[in-house]
This record gives sequence, C-alpha cells and structure tokens, in this order.
Amino acid sequence: MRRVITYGTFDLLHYGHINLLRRAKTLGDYLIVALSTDEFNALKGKKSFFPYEKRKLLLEAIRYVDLVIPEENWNQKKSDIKEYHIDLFVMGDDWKGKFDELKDCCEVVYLPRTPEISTTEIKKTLHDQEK
Ligand code: C2G
Repeated sequence: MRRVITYGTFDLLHYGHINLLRRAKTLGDYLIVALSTDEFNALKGKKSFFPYEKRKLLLEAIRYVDLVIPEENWNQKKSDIKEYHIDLFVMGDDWKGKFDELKDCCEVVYLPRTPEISTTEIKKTLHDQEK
C-alpha cells in the first residue's frame, strides 16, 4: 500500500487541482490531502473564498482523495510523513525544490502545474467582468 501526501489550499476547486490530485493518486494507492486551515492561510497571506470545512467537503467528494487532514503550519510535513507512513510527497512544480529536505523521509515528486488556471485568475476574471 503506497501512501501519497500532498498539501494545499484548494480554494475555488478547479481542474488544475483535479489534475494534480488525479496524477498524485496514480503514483500510489492511498492519497492524503493536508488542507490548509483558514488560520494557516492567513500565515500564507491567502484569504480563501471558501472556509476550511467547505474546502474539505469538496475535496472529500473527489474519487482520488482518501483522507483530508488539516495543514496548520509550515513545519508539520516531516511528522505527517512519519505519522501516516507516507511513501511519496507530491506538489505542483511551482514548489519545485522547496521541499527537497523531505527526501530523507520519503520520495519527493513535483508535477507540472496545469497551465492558465489558478484560483487567483478565477477571482481576477470574475472581478473584471463585474466592471
Ligand atoms: N496546482 C496545479 N495547477 C494549477 C493550480 C494549482 O497543479 N493550475 C497545484 C499546486 O501546484 C499545488 C496544488 O495544486 O500542488 C494546490 O494548489 P494551492 O491550493 O494553490 O496550494 P498552495 O497555496 O500552493 O499551498 O505547504 C504547501 C502549501 O500548503 C501549498
């Protein structure tokens, strides 16, 4: 049972997120998503449109996702990897190299981002359309 983990805010869930989750799942048998809490988002300088519970509900409805846990800080990854017996850590390649220190706990893979789509882009487009 190859266990995979990934981290993120997953706000305004879109096909870029789904592409990432689908590919992460194909790399193992069980996928855990550590979902940024609203408080941690504030630390990341992000304000999500949907609160944590709603973002969690959406993620849990995705066939590729087996478990959603809270991401509360930058420093929980190594303990998550141990606690959940993780074999593979996956992130989009906008994070390429940023989590290489995890290589002493598990495999680390950065997957190409889906081009053109982002939560920021969605918000911007909607905002511009209102004008
Ligand atoms: N993603 C992607 N393609 C996009 C948009 C996002 O592959 N067009 C990926 C990101 O690379 C990330 C995941 O989807 O792996 C979630 O994206 P965000 O919610 O923006 O995650 P982020 O805010 O980068 O949080 O500790 C790590 C952080 O929590 C990552």
